[in-house]
Amino acid sequence: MDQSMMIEKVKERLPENRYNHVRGVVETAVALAEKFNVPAEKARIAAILHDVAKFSDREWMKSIIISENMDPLLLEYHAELWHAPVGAYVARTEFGVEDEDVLNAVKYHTTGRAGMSDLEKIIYIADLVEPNRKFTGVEELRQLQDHGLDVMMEASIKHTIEFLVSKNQPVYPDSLKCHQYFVQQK
Ligand code: DGI
Ligand code: FE
Ligand code: FE
Ligand code: FE
Repeated sequence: MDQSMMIEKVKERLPENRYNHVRGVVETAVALAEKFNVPAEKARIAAILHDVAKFSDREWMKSIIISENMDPLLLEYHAELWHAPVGAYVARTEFGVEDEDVLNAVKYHTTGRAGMSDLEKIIYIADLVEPNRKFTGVEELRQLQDHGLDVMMEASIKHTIEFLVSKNQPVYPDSLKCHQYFVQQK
């Protein structure tokens, strides 16, 4: 499927503000890809599709997690996490995406994981810092660009974990393992 068709189909599935977020993630992800020598077309496709399942039916997502043998632990955590792995499934089955790195960038965009590829990091970071995001500290995260992708990713996952802990929300193990991976590398 060509990219303009992908964008049209994503637009149909999302409310306007979420679609604007997707456009912001595309812009930020492509800029990061160019800066860090990752193929910009992969970043663009992953960004277009990263939230494709954000408004999918919960029971349907649950059935896909089970039938596709995804991590059963997902079902014990907040349903907000489900749109990422289910989005990768939709990208493959409805949008014809075959590139494993693109599919993993969608799959892990919410939690991160240990040993992320550069494309996965770019989508995770772009999702957090795209121009429509306004939270306290977002500008500091944006400015870490000049310190490299790993510094940005470590600060981003740390921000998410600290946010979740401050709200007494459970943190999914992949997020903790993602952070631990950067800490142990030093
Ligand atoms: O889909 P978006 O809103 O663009 O952003 P996202 O997919 O990164 O995150 C969706 C939500 O998931 C957000 O409210 C934060 C939450 N989240 C991220 N990591 C974890 C998490 N929630 C839990 N419970 N555990 C996590 O590790
Ligand atoms: Fe998301
Ligand atoms: Fe995110
Ligand atoms: Fe998003």
